[in-house]
Amino acid sequence: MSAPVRHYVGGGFDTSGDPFPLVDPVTGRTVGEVPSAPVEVVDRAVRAAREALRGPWGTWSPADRARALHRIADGIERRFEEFVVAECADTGKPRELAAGVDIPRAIANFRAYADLLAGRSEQSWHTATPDGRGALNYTVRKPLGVVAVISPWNLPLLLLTWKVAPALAMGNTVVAKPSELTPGTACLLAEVTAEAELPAGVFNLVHGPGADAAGQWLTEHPGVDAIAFTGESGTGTTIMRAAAARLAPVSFELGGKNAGLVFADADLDRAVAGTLRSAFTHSGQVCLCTERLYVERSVFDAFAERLADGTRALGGYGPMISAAHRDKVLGHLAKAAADGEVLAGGGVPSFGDERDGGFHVEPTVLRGLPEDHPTVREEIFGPVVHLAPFDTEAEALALANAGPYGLAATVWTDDLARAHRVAPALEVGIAWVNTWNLRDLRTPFGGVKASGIGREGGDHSLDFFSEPMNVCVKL
Ligand code: NAD
Ligand code: 6OD
Repeated sequence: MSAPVRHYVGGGFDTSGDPFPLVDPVTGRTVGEVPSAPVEVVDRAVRAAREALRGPWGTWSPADRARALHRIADGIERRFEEFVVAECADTGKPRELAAGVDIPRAIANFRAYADLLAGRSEQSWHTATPDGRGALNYTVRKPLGVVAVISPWNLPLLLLTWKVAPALAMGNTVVAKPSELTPGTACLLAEVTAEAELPAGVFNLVHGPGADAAGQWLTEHPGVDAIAFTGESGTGTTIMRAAAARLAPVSFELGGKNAGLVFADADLDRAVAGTLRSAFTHSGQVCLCTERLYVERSVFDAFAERLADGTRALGGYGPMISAAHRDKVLGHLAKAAADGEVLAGGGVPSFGDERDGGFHVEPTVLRGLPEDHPTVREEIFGPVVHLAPFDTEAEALALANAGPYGLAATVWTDDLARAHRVAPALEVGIAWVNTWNLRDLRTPFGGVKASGIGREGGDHSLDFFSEPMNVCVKL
């Protein structure tokens, strides 16, 4: 059984609320339970966060807060192995992903915002006045107050800390609600914030589902000053409605249906290897994964064959997060098999061991579906990529830019001029050329259209989590 899942409110741990089962996606077995926070616990967490703003935390300087963020990073580093085990237990992802990406990125999130905070300056202006003495204007950045952070199940600790770190950096207090499917690493994080001597109530954690439960109660709570959310676009709409009622600011990282473009002049070895990563990392359960790949017609067949060969050779992949999500992905595959062609995968693997009870889906390559097919239009969030040919650069761009989403895209080309022409013309927040998911935490991260509102990363996050105020001093 996994470690007990506990809320963390006002510096104390608590297991109140009706429990629901926690299921291991690798085997399908129940391995623990998660207490669903009653409205009273959510309310207590928000009040504890409000109270903490008025306590010692409110007097900490940016340097004090930067040191606290580094202490949290140190704490995760000290307990690295526990975090890796919890991340794998939460998600079923392979150990090398948890140990190589998720946990190091959580540490990097705290260090990056600590360092950015230390180097941050504010603006000032000297204003002329008729008496010739002038006035000095300067801006002061204040915390927003109590911030709700709501995160999904795919990269549970990475995405939670991506918002918690800048929120704390700017002096806010936080009530976090991780996905009900993946509560483990967030519990460890709560322990680490206590070890790092954050004052009680600065970081709070409540567990439970979203609708008619902790997530909804948190977003509707009048004591929550801002909401930072990552998850499905439809959930974003619901949360925005709740925030609109009291005009609370939101930062949204939402769904996607990311395109890749492979031009005939690309290094095809690199494009195939890159697409195997961009389509199948974490079994396609990364919001940045490529689900639609458009390949220039002259290399289409060769590329498709090599990608299908590479896909069949993939091993050691993890499961879908839940039976419901597995069934959604398999529903898409059934429709795709009926209406198009399956080049690789397409089914459920058989391992001959306890993993057969889990939620695995084979990495799958499809072709031949029309652009308006649900499998090509809707976000699948699984190990599925559809290939289609194009003839001209203009057609490639039109195909990539179609649809309601606009999170990320990847361009594979060895033509420098084309790279600089095509990448900025993509209707997305993030475009990669000859790589995928290469990150610099100072750069803007987010989506356009139904893929998000606002940008996170670097100063964008520090700006979102603070309110600028102008002071004008007559000299
Ligand atoms: P989800 O929207 O179902 O849930 C996300 C979080 O919101 C969970 O904690 C959930 O409990 C909570 N929630 C659900 N309904 C709620 C409600 N009515 N009120 C308040 N909270 C509510 O998303 P998911 O299935 O956990 O995650 C997968 C989705 O997240 C995909 O669409 C994926 O593209 C998206 N995603 C986007 C990014 C990004 O950076 N753009 C990153 C990761 C995941
Ligand atoms: O790298 C990041 O900062 C980030 N937010 C990644 C999101 C991945 C989505 O699943």
